[in-house]
Amino acid sequence: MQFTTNSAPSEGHFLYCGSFKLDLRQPHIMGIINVTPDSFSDGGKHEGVENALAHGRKLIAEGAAILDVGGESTRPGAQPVSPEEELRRVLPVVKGLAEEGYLVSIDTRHTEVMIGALKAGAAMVNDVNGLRAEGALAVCSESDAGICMMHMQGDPLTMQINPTYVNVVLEVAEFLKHRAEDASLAGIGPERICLDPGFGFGKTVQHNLELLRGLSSLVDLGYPLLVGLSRKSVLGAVTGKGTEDRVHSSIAAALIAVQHGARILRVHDVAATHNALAVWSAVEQSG
Ligand code: HH2
Repeated sequence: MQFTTNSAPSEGHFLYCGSFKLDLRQPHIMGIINVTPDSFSDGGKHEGVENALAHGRKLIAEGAAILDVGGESTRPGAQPVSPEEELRRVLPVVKGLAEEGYLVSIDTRHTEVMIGALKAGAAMVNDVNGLRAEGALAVCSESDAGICMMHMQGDPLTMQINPTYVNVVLEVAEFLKHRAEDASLAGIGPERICLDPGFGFGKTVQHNLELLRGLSSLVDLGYPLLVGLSRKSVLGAVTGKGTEDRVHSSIAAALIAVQHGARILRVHDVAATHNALAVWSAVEQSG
């Protein structure tokens, strides 16, 4: 099933990730594989290499274009993990899934982990810290991987204590614009870059809702937008549901994001999101 829109094709409609080329005239699904004991909604579920590989194959069968492998939880209050431990968790999974021919993204904020994962076959680097760690921009510049740079206020340990903005949409846009400029100065071509407002990362419920409503002003920055709202606490705050019962609200949020211009959805529930996008796409093409 292809999710196409009516806009005209051009080179600007593609995101290049190593040997992969994502056609952004359609939204794509990034399926989450957390090989962590403590992730907020699926911690411990995909531990063990065989479990994680099987989960990756399942997500691809359900419609994911990208598999995002993470070895450190960045949920609010999470304790940092050493790069050595993170590498131990992610490398066999990245290598195994890349060898099977899938577009594997490494979800990390550590330069050492980026280096290891790129060597193991990752074609995308997804950094919640926006490549601000020492050496991260240089490592990504030397690769041909796709890059996702995300906005976060503070760090995971403390970011939800007192998030403060005068205008969250403008401030996130300003931050992302500067990250894209720094990436460009470091030699990372715009065709490899996507940006993410970072839902839940140093933001109150109100900030997250305002960001979702104002998403189209981030689209105006000129880079594809990736969003991760799947099962996040803002949805729990709105619906009163626990993490496992946030599939419906995650689908609603994903569709609002796509309607406002998001092009990559980072989700846990790939099959449900894929079905929702089929409906969205059918409506788009009916005109
Ligand atoms: N959210 C999480 C992790 N990585 N990457 C991007 N680009 N955008 C996001 O919104 C994002 C992300 C947090 O979600 P999850 O991986 O499910 O949980 P945890 O950090 O607890 O492992």
